[in-house]
Formats: sequence, C-alpha cells, structure tokens
Amino acid sequence: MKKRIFSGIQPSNVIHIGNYIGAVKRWVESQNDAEKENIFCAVDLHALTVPQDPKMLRERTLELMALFLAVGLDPDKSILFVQSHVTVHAEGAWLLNCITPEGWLKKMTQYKDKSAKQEIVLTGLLDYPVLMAADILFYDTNEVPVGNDQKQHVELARNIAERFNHLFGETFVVPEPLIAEAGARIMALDDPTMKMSKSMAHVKGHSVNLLDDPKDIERAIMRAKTDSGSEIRFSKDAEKAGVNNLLTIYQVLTGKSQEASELDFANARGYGDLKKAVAEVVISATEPIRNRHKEIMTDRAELERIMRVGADKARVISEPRLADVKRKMGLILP
Ligand code: ATP
Ligand code: LTN
Repeated sequence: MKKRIFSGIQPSNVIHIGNYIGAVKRWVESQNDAEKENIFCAVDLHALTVPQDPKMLRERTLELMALFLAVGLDPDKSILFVQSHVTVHAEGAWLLNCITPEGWLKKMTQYKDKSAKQEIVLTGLLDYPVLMAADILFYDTNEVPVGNDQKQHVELARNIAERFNHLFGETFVVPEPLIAEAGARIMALDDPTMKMSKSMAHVKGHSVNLLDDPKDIERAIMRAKTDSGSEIRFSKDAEKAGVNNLLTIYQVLTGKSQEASELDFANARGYGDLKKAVAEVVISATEPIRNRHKEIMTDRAELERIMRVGADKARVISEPRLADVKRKMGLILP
C-alpha cells in the first residue's frame, strides 16, 4: 500500500528559502515518488493564531497556493487545498482538544518562544499543535515531511493518536516525522544563531524569500553574517554557524555531497567567493519559480478551481474518519 504523506505551511508571509529547503522542495520530491500519496495544505487557520490583517491573509493564501504550483506541485498528482475549506480540521481539533491534557501544550518550545513575543497570547496559539494533529491524523497520515522546528509537534500528534487509540480502540495511524538530513534548519542570514523565520521577514537581511528579485537575493547573501576567519567547511562550532549555513544552502540546492561542496571552495580566496556562489545558486533555483508564480497569479479563476477540486478530494478522505471518531466518542451522527 502507498504511504500517505501530509504536510502544511502557513500563509503567514511569503515563504523563504528555509521553508523551501526544509519542507516544500522535499514535497515536490515526494510527489514524484510512486510509493507515496501526497496531501499538501495551506494552513490558514494556523496563521490566525497570531493577529493577521484579513485582506492580507486572503491575498497571501492565494499567493501560497500559486507558489505550490510554481515550485512544481501538480494538482493532478497531489491533493492541494486550503485548510479552512475543509471543516474536518476545525471540528477534529475540537474533538482532540477534549482528550489532550493542557500540560502537553504548555511544554511546546514553539509556544514558549512565540508567546513570549506577544502582548496578548491567544488561546489558539496554545492550541496550535492540536489543530496540527487534526490535520495529520484525520488523513491516516504515515509520514509528515517538515523542518526540524516541527518535530516536537509531530511527536505530540503521535501522543494524541496513541491516547485516542488507548481510550477508544484502534483508530488513528501513528505518524512519523520526516526530517531532512541536510537543511532541516536553515539559519537567519543576519544572525546564524537563530532559525530563518517567516515572522521575521520584515527585518532586512534576515531571509531570502522565494519571490525576491535577484538583486535583493544577492544583497542579502553578500551581507550574511560570517566569522572573522576564512576556512570554508561544514562545522558544528557556534562561531562557524554562518559559513555552515551558507554551505548547507549551497549543498542542498546543488544536490551535491558535503565533500563535493567543500571541494568547490578549496581554492576560494575568502568568504566573498562562497557568498557569490551561494547567491548564484539561490538565484538560479528561485528565478523560474518567481516567473511561473507571476504567470499563475494572473489566472485567479483557475487558482480558485484548483483549490475547490483539492478541498473536495480532501473531504472524501477525512470526513469518514471524522464520523468514525465522533461515533466512538459518543456523539449521535445526524
Ligand atoms: P513562522 O515564523 O510564521 O512560524 P516559519 O518560517 O516557521 O513561519 P512555517 O509555516 O511555520 O514557517 O513552516 C513551514 C515549514 O517550513 C515547516 O515544515 C517548517 O518546519 C519549515 N521551516 C520553517 N523554518 C525553517 C528553517 N529555517 N529551516 C528549515 N525548515 C524550516
Ligand atoms: N505547524 C506547521 C504547519 C503545519 C503542518 C501541519 C505541518 C500545520 N499543520 C500538518 C505538517 C503537517 C508549521 O510549519 N508551523
């Protein structure tokens, strides 16, 4: 039987090369694996866990769907849809809330980090991983390809699945996180001690976004923070984090091994050469995406049709599981 793959990304901002390398690029590879059945979702309900401008959120959700297509996701091969179009997610999250101890949620590192930055912490932010568990579990998902920062949330989804199965009998598949060996945590260009993050996209020099023009990409990468040395090699040393990050981006986007990547810079005169090469690789990976995206955005009716078809397919899979869970929990089905 084929493995079911589910993953999602928030339309909280334009996606950056960290999202691309850690998640979306791998979704495209997964789509081309005949042993896998793939479902990818623009998780707009998750974006609401921090304040959003309604008009911007709508625009970004459409942009994200267009980006799915622009990177090569194909609605005939994968199910592509918007989370809020399928009510199973919100309903399912409620049901799972009622078997999830709140202590599990308060321990989540992302909650601790994000809540510290908010003036008012919304209940949705605490509950975010339960909604994510609903996304995953109601599709009988086997594997969840995500960046390193989401591993803890997938583990929580596993715990929720196991708890439900224990309370009400075998129901949910217990999913596995799929974390890449290289590029699972791309660091910020301006501060390689923290992860590149969409919510920091407004800070100049923090990230490179998939839709940035080549000049901006070059500028951001040429200004990336590195150490005062000159050695171009992969390293876990804190002070080499900047160089390590640039080499990782180079490695993943060229598809080379670590050794081959280092060898490419054996005769480099300094970090300037590394940065130039990384900028070139990033520009040639993103330019076709940016051009396709522009074109796709001109046909809004077609985008809306693709979203509708995707949501219809998603409902066919998830609604029966929702009915099953409701029945097991003691609700009368209408
Ligand atoms: P936000 O700052 O709004 O939380 P984000 O940049 O963390 O956004 P998400 O939408 O939360 O992006 O994540 C989408 C996918 O990209 C997830 O699979 C996540 O693990 C992955 N991802 C996010 N940041 C990185 C990164 N710096 N390196 C690798 N993968 C990442
Ligand atoms: N929380 C994830 C996005 C997300 C997700 C999912 C990822 C929401 N639902 C289901 C995988 C599977 C994040 O990247 N911040």
